[in-house]
Amino acid sequence: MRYQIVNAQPLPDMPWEDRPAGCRDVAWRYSGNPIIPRDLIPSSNSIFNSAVVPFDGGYAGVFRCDDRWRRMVLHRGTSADGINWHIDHEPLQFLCDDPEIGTFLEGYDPRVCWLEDRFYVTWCNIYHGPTIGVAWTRDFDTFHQLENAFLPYNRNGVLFPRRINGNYAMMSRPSDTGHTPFGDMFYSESPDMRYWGNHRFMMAPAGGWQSKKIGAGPVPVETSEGWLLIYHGVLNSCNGFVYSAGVALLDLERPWRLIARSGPYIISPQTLYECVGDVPNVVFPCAALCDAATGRLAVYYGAADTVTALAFSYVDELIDFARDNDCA
Ligand code: BMA
Repeated sequence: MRYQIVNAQPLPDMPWEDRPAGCRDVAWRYSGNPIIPRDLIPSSNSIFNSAVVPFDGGYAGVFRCDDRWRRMVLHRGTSADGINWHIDHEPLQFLCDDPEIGTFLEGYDPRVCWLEDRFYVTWCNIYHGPTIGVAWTRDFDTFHQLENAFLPYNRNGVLFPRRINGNYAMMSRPSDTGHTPFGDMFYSESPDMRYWGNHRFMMAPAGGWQSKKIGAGPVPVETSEGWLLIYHGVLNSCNGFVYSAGVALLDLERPWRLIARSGPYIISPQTLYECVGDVPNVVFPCAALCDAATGRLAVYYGAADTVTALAFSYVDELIDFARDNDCA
């Protein structure tokens, strides 16, 4: 490790495979991909764009399991090894003081963030259009839903794993009611996880794979060099949207300021399970496990809006990749 990872746990037994011989890519795929098939539970049409964290000696997560009505539903899951998952057959239930907020229609694209003393779940929550739902849990059993962070229409709400300037901090991507043909990322702060302000512009689409819209991916990793952020970017091809992933380095105390941003992608849809599915040509990262001692990173991503897959990289190499290929 040339750079220091801050506030991460050691995870020596996390899912990992070395870079295959002959591979020169900065990120490489797990040989057993996809790790979660579309029909793992009886109700599911597809299981993708999901978030996992280390929990209780193993792993736990919140999964997007679109059902066979094609409704977007959140389910809880657990795993001993981070690869083989047990996902509850019943949807995740949230406790909420206000039924108007607690009875949202659909939930999708969750992220899970350990922050101070609990796990926070953020997701895209359909409340008169998409906005950012927020809840917390300590045991992955009882989930307490809070107020939505923002007004509709917004997507890709991703928390930072510590307070910044004394406040909670979240990235998001203001959007529209449909498939949003635009999208910049913004940064917001809250003293209490309820009232959000100090909104700052972070980054706009750039060239090529990230030319149409962008959105934060996994919870960022704090390093001595800055916040390491994996994000998705969209290209509008003559055959529809293509979702790839890239990497950026953000200032530690002013994360809306970009230090570096990769011009090339780190993963783009190239395998059969990424190119063929309910929505072809999508890689959509929502979580990353990180071993602080080695800098190993396991990135969980949805593939073709159908299955869940895993890719690996090193924090060091991603930081160098963002700097060496900077388009900020
Ligand atoms: C976005 C979100 C994602 C999805 C992607 C590609 O707008 O809805 O959940 O993976 O489109 O369909």
